Amino acid sequence: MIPSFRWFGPTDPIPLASVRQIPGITGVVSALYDVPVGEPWPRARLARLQEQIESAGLQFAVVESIPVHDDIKLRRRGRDRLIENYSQSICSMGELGIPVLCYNFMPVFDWMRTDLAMRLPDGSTALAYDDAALAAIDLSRGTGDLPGWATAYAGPALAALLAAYRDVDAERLWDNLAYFLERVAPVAEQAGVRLAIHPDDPPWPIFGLPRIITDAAALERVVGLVDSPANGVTFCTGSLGANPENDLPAMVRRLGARIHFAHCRNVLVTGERRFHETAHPSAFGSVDLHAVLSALRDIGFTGPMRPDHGRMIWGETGRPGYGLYDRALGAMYLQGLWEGLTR
Ligand code: DNO
Repeated sequence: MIPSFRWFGPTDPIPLASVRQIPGITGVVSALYDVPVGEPWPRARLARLQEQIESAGLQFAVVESIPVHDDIKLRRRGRDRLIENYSQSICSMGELGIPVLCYNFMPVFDWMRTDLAMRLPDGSTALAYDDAALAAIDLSRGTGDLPGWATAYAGPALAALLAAYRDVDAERLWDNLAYFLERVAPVAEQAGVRLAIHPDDPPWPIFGLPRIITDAAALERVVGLVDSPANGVTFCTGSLGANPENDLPAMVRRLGARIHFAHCRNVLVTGERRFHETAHPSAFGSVDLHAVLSALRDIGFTGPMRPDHGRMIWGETGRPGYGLYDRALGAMYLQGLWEGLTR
């Protein structure tokens, strides 16, 4: 297992030197965040990012993410050129020896919450989601009021995009994912890059948009779409754990070697489609991380693992979910569990 940490590049207020001081962390998870969605990533820029990471004594373990353009998810004209660009970025990763690519196939939005600073009893704050609160969000003003993801939309553009999805139900989206993977997985295999699809977060449809990467059957279906070791998954305990019906350790055992990356965090499910994030240890949430990591040990997991989101503690402010302190505590907890399980 490669203990890893997400770093948002040179504009991240958390310097790599601080990441390096978290005991055990060797892998960095990063991306070129300012390349417009759909364009190929300039190899020289990716190389520069890698150099920066390596000169801090760390390795560039995962690209998270190269966003998949909505025209690919919508099967619009022009998708072949976009897939071509995507493949070029994968080849650049391969040439530089960056081994894992985390991506997602969620329509329009990436992860979604309804409260970015829910106060927990200990005074810390955490990201929270409540389906009832989501229903009250007015999208006519665009994405401005919502938590961050790759693309921002003004009201009219967002309305047009949402309208385009009216013809794309879950099965159409599956077809479009298959079309994409049939083209990029062979490129990835050839380039020595492992693809790791991220589950939908939360794992159910939002704003009337289909979401398909939600449970065991879906993850097994993904890896079956193209039977290549390069076609794998990111096992995100927080996303999948928001649905109490998901048996996470059983999923790990079924997916086995197709798990290329682990995102580990905890959530407390407090109602139907309602949850908030918590500190990492099993005692605080609905996810039994000891059981998940035991399963990862049993399948011989050797990939990168990162503490996913953290709470805001000790007065820290900054990017919701991505402060330094609680994620560092999470990194230590995960490594402690892992040592206990593997030594
Ligand atoms: C949230 C992250 C996701 C993830 C993408 C992968 O904090 O886990 O935004 O990076 O879904 O494409």
